[in-house]
Amino acid sequence: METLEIPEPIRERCRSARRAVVFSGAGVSRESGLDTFRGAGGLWERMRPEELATPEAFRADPGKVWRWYAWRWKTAAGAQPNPAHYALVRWETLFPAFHLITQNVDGLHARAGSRGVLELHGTLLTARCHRCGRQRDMGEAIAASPEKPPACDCGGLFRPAVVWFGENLDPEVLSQAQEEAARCDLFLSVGTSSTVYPAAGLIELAQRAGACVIEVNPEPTPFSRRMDLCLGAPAGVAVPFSPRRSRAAG
Ligand code: BJW
Ligand code: ZN
Repeated sequence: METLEIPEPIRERCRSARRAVVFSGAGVSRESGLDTFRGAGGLWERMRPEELATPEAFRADPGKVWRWYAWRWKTAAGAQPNPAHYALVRWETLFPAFHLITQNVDGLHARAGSRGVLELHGTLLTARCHRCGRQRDMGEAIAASPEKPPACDCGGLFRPAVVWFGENLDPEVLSQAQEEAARCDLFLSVGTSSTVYPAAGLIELAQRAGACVIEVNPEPTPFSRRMDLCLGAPAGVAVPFSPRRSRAAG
């Protein structure tokens, strides 16, 4: 079902929800002018992921990977949160427990005002030494060395503190996300192709927990047929109008 109409039984499940989880992906930032990864116009129509978003790519050509992330950092730093980001800040106040789990590395949820965002794939705003783990501000690192990754005192190179293919997600962040997905009663998946694991596995955890699972995406995903409701619209349109706990429901 691809509609913005929300059937009454789903509205009721939203009104009575006590633990809500939102799981977001690159589509949420599309209306802020940032590219998604997959699909028409996506970043990976122009670039192959294995040439840029893997530790092997960084080892083979650190300059190329650094320049791509410097460009991504500049684009993200120049972007503004959109109505979907702001609507999700309000979601925090609508449920007794609320968790925002994002795959995005652009920092726009936090800039909109969301608190305690679980960033599954790290952040573009921080650089980390690949050898000793020392961290520094990504903007400062790019300003100091725009063309190639700056060297750390230990002799290692700084890289963006994002999670590349083949790398483990931060175990604490992942386990908290899995815990919340497995005990929520409302799960909103928004702006993600739901193809990258273990992140996409959160949807299955919520489904297994019996949560009401809603997808917001203009395009179908591998999970669409198993959703309680699919809102086939851009995040900036659908999220602000998504069902909310009404005052009357307390
Ligand atoms: C709109 C919209 C609008 C457009 N409004 N919507 C199990 C099964 C199969 C494979 C694996 C598995 N477990 C692990 C793997 C391997 C791999 C993986 O998942 N591969 C699959 C792709 C097949 N996973 C990993 O490697 C992960 N690590 C791991 O598992 O460690 C253990 C391990 C160790 C050693 C060996 C193997 C495993 C790490 C994954 C890290 C992902 N990193 C990236 C890059 C981050 C840095 C960067 O930003 O450059 O994260 S990849 C990229 O994809 C990025 C995203 O966070 C992630 C998800 O993408 P997302 O957000 O869904 O974006 P898109 O573009 O895919 O979709 C956008 C959607 O928006 C579309 O559907 C549009 O329709 C929609 N949209 N406009 C709403 N206005
Ligand atoms: Zn170091």
